[in-house]
Amino acid sequence: MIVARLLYFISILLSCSFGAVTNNNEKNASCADGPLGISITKESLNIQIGGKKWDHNLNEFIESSIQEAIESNPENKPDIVEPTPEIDPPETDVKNVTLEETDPKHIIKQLETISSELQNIRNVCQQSECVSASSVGNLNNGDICNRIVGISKPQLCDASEDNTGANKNIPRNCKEVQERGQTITGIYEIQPNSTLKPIFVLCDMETRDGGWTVIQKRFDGSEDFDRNWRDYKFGFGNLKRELWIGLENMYQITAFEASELLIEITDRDQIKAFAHYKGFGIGSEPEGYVLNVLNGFSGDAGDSLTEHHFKNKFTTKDLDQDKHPNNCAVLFSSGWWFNNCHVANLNGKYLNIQAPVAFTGLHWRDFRGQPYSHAGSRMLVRPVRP
Ligand SMILES: [Ca+2]
Repeated sequence: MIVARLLYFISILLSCSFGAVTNNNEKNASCADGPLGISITKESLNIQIGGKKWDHNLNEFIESSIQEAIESNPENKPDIVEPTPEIDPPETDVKNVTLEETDPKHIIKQLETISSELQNIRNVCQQSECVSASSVGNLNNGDICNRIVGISKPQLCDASEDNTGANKNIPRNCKEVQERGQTITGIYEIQPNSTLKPIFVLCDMETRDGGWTVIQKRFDGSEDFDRNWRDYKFGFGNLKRELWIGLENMYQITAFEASELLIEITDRDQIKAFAHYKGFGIGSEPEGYVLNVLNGFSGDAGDSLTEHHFKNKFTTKDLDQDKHPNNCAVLFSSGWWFNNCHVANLNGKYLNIQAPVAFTGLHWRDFRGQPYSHAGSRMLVRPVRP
């Protein structure tokens, strides 16, 4: 249905751009030649053609488009049903697309792509992957915002919080939180990139001088790590329990300044081992969140990442980017930087027993061996200071 709605504004655009190309009458004089710019956010639709701009409230625009379509052709009515309840997509799904084409066929193609993207966003939300306030019990809004990582946060926290970051000098990571005087391990607000909304993260202010942003944490198997791309991208879990901070957050935190990685693995006797990398970073989503910076290993857990996982893209059960003929994320019930498939998988099944089949658990080859399924892990990142 969204597609049908958007096709209506496509027709508006086309009538305009056709006019720009073929006519010089007064009506179309405003549609100057030049690039088309379309910006769709969860609230607004902004169209620019040449020097002219149109700004619309997205929902109002869609509704008025439907009404006009009905009035112009009553036969349209049976095809248009009452709009389904709208759930705002996460801000990070916002699409900004600039159209450079002036060929109407190309414009149609690109607009169809935009409408398809928008529909995908809404479909995902309507499939209830956006957590609703009611699904987290009787927590007040502050509790919800502090406890939930990733996908649901923008939706839940918009109404009562200023999440734009405007006029707020928010630290970019837990190291900056620490540098501003915070010395207690806990939940803090950071903003890795000034163009994105701030997020709440868990900061470890104690381990090895503190200032660590916790990007992965497991200790009791309470969180399901057998998840799809969307969840691994935006993050999931609970800041006070088990969590995955999200690949996009990980990218924003590590890609723009030198960062180190500390991995802490806890075996079933509560003995901890460490793997420290002086350099760590991942690529962007178009790069498959590839593990593209990993160097300077030290630690008593052994290096189970570099040889087999460095330079590999991230794979989930719905996005196979690994080198195995099948999908490693399906085979091992988790998302990870799989190769063919793995010698370390901290997101593997939480078994906390000897793995019935080698590699199936929370696994790190060089600490306790292949069939061993560990009882816990943490991944922490921190910017490297000169
Ligand atoms: Ca594969």
